[in-house]
Amino acid sequence: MLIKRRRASDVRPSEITPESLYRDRRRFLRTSALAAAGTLLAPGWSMAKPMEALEPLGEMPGSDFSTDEALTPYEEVTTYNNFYEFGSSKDDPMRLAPGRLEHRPWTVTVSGEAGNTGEFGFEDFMRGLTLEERIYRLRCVEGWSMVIPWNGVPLAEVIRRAQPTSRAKYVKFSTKYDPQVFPAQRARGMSFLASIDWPYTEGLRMDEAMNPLTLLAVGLYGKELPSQNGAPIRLVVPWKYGFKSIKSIAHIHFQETEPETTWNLLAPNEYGFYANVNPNVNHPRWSQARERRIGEFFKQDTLMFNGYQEEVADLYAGMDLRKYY
Ligand SMILES: Nc1nc2c(c(=O)[nH]1)N[C@H]1C(S)=C(S)[C@@H](COP(=O)(O)O)O[C@H]1N2
Ligand SMILES: [Mo]
Repeated sequence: MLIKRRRASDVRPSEITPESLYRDRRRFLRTSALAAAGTLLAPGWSMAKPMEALEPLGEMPGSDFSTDEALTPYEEVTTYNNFYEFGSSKDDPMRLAPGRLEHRPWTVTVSGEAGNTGEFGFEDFMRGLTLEERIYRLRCVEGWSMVIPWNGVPLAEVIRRAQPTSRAKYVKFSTKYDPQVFPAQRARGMSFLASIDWPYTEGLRMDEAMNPLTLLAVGLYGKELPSQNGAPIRLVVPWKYGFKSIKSIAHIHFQETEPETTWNLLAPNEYGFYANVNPNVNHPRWSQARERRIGEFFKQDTLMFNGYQEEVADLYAGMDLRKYY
């Protein structure tokens, strides 16, 4: 068994909030002071939330899907990030996102092959949905991993409410497009960031999107999502490489054909549409057999489907996972 079963009532957010949350407050203050200083000079200045203003989300049930592996400390989860809209260094998002990326106002547009389409303010979009805590492994294609306690809702519930038609075979997600907020969206010239066709887009097949593991997260560690982790709402697909877990979603589109996705467009031979974690299929430039858990010294074996094979292997029955990588 790779997933320890627990009853929903066994874990409360209060139990998983580590002492480090409190201990690291000083560092948050320093970080947000830095971000604020940078913001004064930047275009698109706003009253976006600094780290210490993130709201607690209250008590919520845990999940049978949660792992009981050691959590990656909040400090690591919020300072070692991939969020290319803010730059390609791991500390760019924590330096630049708080103070720039606002939690409100936020609109999610639902469109395409569905009955209940439209533009929804964040509060309306979330209305009637019950938050859960899900402690998931996150495996980046770069060979590192974390264990993160997310707070969110099953994507399946949002999809049911959207009433997709029978032609809806895929769901496409787009990050907000706002070059005033995201420095890389206004990159010009020969830089790598300028070569990205913004906004960042991702997609799932409908059955992947409806799988009970697939989460729309609005928080982590029991508080609203820090901007650098994709505030105010992002996808979490724990059996796929991290790049599928698109941040700061502004648009959800139902369609009949496989969506174009950012990394696949950039390097189709390196990043496929499926991107299931698979220790047997190497990235062209590095092995995927092992990974380094952030905060640990020794590498560990990478698990098929990131250890979620019991939940998702059926989705790919009969598919050649070397071809559909
Ligand atoms: N919009 C957007 N979403 C994104 C990315 C990005 O650059 N832009 N990076 C992805 C990658 S490569 C990873 S590993 C995860 C990292 O999530 P985290 O920083 O919250 O750990 O976000 C994913 N979602
Ligand atoms: Mo990643």
